[in-house]
Amino acid sequence: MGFCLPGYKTLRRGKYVLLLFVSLSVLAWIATFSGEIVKSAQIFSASPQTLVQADSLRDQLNTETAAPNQIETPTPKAECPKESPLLQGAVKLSFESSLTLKDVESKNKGVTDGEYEPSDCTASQSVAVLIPHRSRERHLLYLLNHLHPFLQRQQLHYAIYVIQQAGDATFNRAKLLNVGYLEALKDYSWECFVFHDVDLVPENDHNLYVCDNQPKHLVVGRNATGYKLRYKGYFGGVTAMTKDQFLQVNGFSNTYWGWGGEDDDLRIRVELQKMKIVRPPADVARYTMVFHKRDSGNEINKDRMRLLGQTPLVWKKDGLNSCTYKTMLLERQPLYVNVTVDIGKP
Ligand code: UDH
Ligand code: MN
Repeated sequence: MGFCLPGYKTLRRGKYVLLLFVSLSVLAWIATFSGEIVKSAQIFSASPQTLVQADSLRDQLNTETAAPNQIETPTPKAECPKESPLLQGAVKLSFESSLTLKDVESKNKGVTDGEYEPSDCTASQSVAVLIPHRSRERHLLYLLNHLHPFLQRQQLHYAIYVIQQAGDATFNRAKLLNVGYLEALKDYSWECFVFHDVDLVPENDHNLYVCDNQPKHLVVGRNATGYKLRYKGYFGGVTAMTKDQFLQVNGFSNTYWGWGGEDDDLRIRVELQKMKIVRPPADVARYTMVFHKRDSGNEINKDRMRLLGQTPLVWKKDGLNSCTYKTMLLERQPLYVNVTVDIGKP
């Protein structure tokens, strides 16, 4: 068979080739398989180390490739000067009936969500200004119009909170201020709090809205009282206490519904702690009170004298630690944080 011999030879050669191929495949398979085992053993035993090494390698590469001028080192701002160069002293106040919130917003572009801080220096204190409020929109507008530029001239880091009492139950200024303190501290660890009536406008920016090592009363005089202190021990209108001072006295009492007594109660708490009220000089601690009548819903509290007699006995359990309320609305407006709150009724 002419074609048989070469066919047989080819077949035999083919057998060797096949054998070689099979042996090579087996070898290759063993190599791959053992490689997998080694690899998975590495993953189980040493993966964290491998990642750390990769991280440090990447960091190293990053530092090597980054040009020196691309590395951002935030230059710390210098502290603001002891006395702000922006202070103007006594300023003429205006109460234009045509003023709108939009006007005040456009004059205070540096304020966001009621908060401001100097761009070129670090403020000496961070201050939350708390304003108790209900149905005094016009007064609020005048106050915002003057207070924002006033606080900016003092180079402070500050925010304004307006605490609105919801509903028409009797007004409770003190409890609203407790709520303001508790709510503001959820935003930032303010070191100083200024408790501020909505209708009192400061006349002189040397009246600094910062806290001292003692509680501070900022209203020595107002236009309506011939710029005389209303009575010895008066601690109302506008006061400044540090976060810690206010906590130490357990804040305001929550039990004063209607007008009067809550500010005297706070003075008693301060005195019980052996703290001493300080006041700025009379020529700077001057305010203009926007004229108003007594509000309905804020009648004189006839019970106030009895309550004041109880203060030394109850202050520890009536105050910040017993202030219950329901926040109805928390709204960040351009010029202030509005906290509308249900504080219950007497
Ligand atoms: N407040 C409101 N809405 C109210 C009641 C009070 O926002 O309905 C706030 C507001 O911040 C106000 C502060 O609580 O500045 C104190 O209340 P007030 O201004 O009525 O107290 P003041 O002692 O006046 O100034 C009391 C009555 C004045 C009668 C004037 C008669 N000559
Ligand atoms: Mn008033």
